[in-house]
Amino acid sequence: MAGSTRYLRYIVFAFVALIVIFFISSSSQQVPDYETAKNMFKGQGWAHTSPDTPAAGGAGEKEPAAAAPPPAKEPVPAEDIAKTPQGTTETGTTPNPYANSQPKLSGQAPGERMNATFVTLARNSDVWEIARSIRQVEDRFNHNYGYDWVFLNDADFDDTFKKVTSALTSGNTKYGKIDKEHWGFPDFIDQERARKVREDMHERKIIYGDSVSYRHMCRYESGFFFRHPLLLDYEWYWRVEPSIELFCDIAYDPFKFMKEHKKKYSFVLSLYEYVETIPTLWDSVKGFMKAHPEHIVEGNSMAFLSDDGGETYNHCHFWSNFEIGNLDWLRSPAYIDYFNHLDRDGGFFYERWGDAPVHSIAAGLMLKKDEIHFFNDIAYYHVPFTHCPTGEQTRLDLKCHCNPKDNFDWNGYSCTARFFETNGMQKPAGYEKEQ
Ligand SMILES: Nc1nc2c(ncn2[C@@H]2O[C@H](COP(=O)(O)OP(=O)(O)OP(=O)(O)O)[C@@H](O)[C@H]2O)c(=O)[nH]1
Ligand SMILES: *[C@@H]1O[C@H](CO)[C@@H](O)[C@H](O)[C@H]1NC(C)=O
Ligand SMILES: [Mg+2]
Repeated sequence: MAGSTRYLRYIVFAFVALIVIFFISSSSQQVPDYETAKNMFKGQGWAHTSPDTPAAGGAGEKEPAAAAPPPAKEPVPAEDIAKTPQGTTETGTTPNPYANSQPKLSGQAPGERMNATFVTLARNSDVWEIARSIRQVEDRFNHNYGYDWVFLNDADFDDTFKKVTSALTSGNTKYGKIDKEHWGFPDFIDQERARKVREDMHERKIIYGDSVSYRHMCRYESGFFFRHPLLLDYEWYWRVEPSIELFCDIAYDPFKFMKEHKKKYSFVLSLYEYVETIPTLWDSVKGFMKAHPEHIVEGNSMAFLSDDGGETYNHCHFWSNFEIGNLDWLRSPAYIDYFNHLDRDGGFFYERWGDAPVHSIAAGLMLKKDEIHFFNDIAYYHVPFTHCPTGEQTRLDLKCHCNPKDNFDWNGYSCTARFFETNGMQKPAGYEKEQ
């Protein structure tokens, strides 16, 4: 009898163990769902704020879009190989012992270089994600040009970050630490009120709604990065984030294109902002327009931002994780007055204003329409959206590896059709097939 009880005990024990193993394995299978859920959630946000009807295509087309310069196919004579100065500069961090450990093979494209740099805001933990981005930017463009790369961080960059990024870049690398004044709560912010907002947004499951650092990041990108000492040396910037992809060759210098065509700001993806993050942003913008009518430019893009002549915001914005733009414009009194006005109203902390709508509204009101450029030929991905160039010949010429079906531009949640219409520009041939 004692023997069979023991057997029974063994069987029950084995059974319990099996159940435990089953639970462990099934819960670990759920881990990847976090990303999916996050993206679905973002998608819902946009669905929520999307227009009733997507902008109708084809209306008001007048002038053709400015054509991009043709790809440079000629081999480059050796004597034209422009050398850029080598080395690595530091501000607020320890010297980088990894600079110049390898000869930099840069500058093979002929012609002058612009006064320009890549700029990346990142944490040390982003190193492998930014490494992927850098590799693609270098392969598709910069290995021919050797433009510099400025890295900014609210903490000190560690040796691994500096070693990996210096090795991957063809131009000079510079590592800067962000001033405490520019990454923190300004004294006019009521901390208690800001904390309550984060709790509330957390409960409402608003993405990054409970994050303090995300807010500092958005405020920094909105009002400070272009004033970092390392960026004062440049006129043009190209923002690169971790984990992005470039799908096509970039066969000319976009910085030079910007300069020659008198562009100040550019984008590849546009969309509707998640309204819960910016309920009073437009009120603040209206306050600014009233206080500083001298900064509002004639021939601006108000029609891109508002469907009722400026009364309300339609939530359209350029996605700022990709930007090529003019730093002197961001440093202008007009932009600084604008940023200070918004900052004072507190929405970076009392709501969760993003730098994308902040930059976009500035460009929309304080630049002339044709100073904003859409780069159809720069193919780009940042989770969860893709810009794959419209037009098969462009994709073949530029050796693109994106699936045109993934192109977001002519989707109802994109604002790019509206951009074309409000600028009286002809949409690229073949766009109808992608709707
Ligand atoms: N140094 C530093 N960089 C940050 C911090 N938070 C975000 N960043 C950087 O700021 C940029 C934007 O942050 P992301 O986390 O990519 O924000 P996002 O693009 O809205 O969201 P994702 O979908 O997660 O990419 C990236 O280049 C980040 O590396 C931070 O706390 N410190
Ligand atoms: C580059 O641009 C910055 C900012 O406009 C300027 O201060 C600097 O003199 C320029 N450098 C060169 C070499 O033109
Ligand atoms: Mg990002």
